[in-house]
Amino acid sequence: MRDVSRRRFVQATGAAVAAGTLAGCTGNGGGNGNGNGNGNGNGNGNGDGDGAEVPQEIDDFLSGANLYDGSIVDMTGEDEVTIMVGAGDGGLAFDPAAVRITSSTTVVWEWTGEGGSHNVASVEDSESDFQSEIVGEEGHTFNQSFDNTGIQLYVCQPHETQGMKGAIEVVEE
Ligand SMILES: [Cu+2]
Repeated sequence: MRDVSRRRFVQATGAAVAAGTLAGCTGNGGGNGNGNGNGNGNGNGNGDGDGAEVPQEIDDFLSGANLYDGSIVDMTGEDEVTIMVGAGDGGLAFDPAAVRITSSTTVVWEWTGEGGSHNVASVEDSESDFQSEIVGEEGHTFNQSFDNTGIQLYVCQPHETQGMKGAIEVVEE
């Protein structure tokens, strides 16, 4: 198989005929190039589909946060969205960690019952102030609606240092 592809390559590009090893290397390089190209293409496609990139402020804040993979989940246009509290393997994550919503959307945080007692508390740099009680029971909920556009940053205070952080980008309707 390898010989065949190399031969094809050499025939196709007269310039690289000089060294068989060089042609082999170039052939491998071409393969890698294709892989990278596909990866980038998919990444860009997803970003465009979601409408925008993750705001830098959110990306910085969520650096190292549990379940944050560098993307933001588009939940715009919904009356109500749900974010799980106590998600992930250890129950120390918000899921999704980053969401984009429309102003006037109500966010409902719902406790899974995993990972001990949690709360939802905005941090100083957040556009709005909000804070729930610290509870552990499954099914507990905390609601907050956001009328102003902007970036909402919050943590679970008992687990902030363990990466339990979340962010919401509120955009215009
Ligand atoms: Cu917590």
